[in-house]
Amino acid sequence: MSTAETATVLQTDYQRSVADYWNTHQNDPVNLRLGEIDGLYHHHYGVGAVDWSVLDGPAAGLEDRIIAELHRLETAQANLLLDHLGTVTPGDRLLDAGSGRGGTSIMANHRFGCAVDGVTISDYQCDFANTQAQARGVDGQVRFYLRNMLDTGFPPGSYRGLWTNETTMYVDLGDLFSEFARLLAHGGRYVCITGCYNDLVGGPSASVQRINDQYLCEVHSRGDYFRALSANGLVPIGVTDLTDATIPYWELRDRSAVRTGVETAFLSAYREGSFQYLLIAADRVDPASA
Ligand code: GPP
Ligand code: MG
Repeated sequence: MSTAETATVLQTDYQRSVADYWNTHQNDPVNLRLGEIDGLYHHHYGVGAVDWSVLDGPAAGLEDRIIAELHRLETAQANLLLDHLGTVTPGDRLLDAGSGRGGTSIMANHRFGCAVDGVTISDYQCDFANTQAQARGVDGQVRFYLRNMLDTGFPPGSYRGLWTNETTMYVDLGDLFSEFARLLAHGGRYVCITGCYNDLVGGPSASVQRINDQYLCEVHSRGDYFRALSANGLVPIGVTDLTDATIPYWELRDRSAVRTGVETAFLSAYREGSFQYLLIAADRVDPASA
């Protein structure tokens, strides 16, 4: 990557440090070992009931059974996100804003048969995800770009749907939703899965601060999301509190050999009520047509 390209993608020292974090985050068994199961590499968490029977049976395969179960729950999370995109046809175009190693984009293309663009500020992630798309033979339709989701450079109104799967904690929501409002066609759908702190308990708790420290991010409050959506013509059509649905994932992950240590922070934050795992779906309403 040339210096000129880096300069346009990375606009602040903070963005440079986030890109550096993800560029050097290359040996992460908690993500790689799961992705190796079927080539869907996720950078988000899981939802749904755990099949606790994975802990039974021979000790020899215990870790593999736990890893397969964690991966099943992470893939279920991405499927839940895609369920909320509404009607998408093969002629449509979708955007994955903060696309990581590409798992959700590849699933979206498989489900809808349409073009999917992913953007990331990590050139390591961008290369990794494009390699996965090539390996699956879908690189003609699924393409990852080294671009900044706050300023993608893609044409206005070009997307039927777009999503952020646990990436909004790295950016200013006003800047992000203003870019999304520009990118979405009238009636286009935005789906967000995120962890947010609970306005009712005041500012970020110590557990939330530990999560921020682990990932170099800054989680927003629940209210921040709805104020920024409203200010940018993004009208919520569904809000699902996934907090109870994600706790079992963290309980299982806490018992696995690939645990990273952040598990106790998520479990405390969710259980004490200071942090919530939300899915928000919103439609782009063009003021000129409203
Ligand atoms: C990373 O997923 C997710 C984030 C950096 C965002 C933080 C999410 C919140 C809900 C606060 P990952 O799969 O890379 O994390 P890990 O390596 O711990 O599995
Ligand atoms: Mg992970």
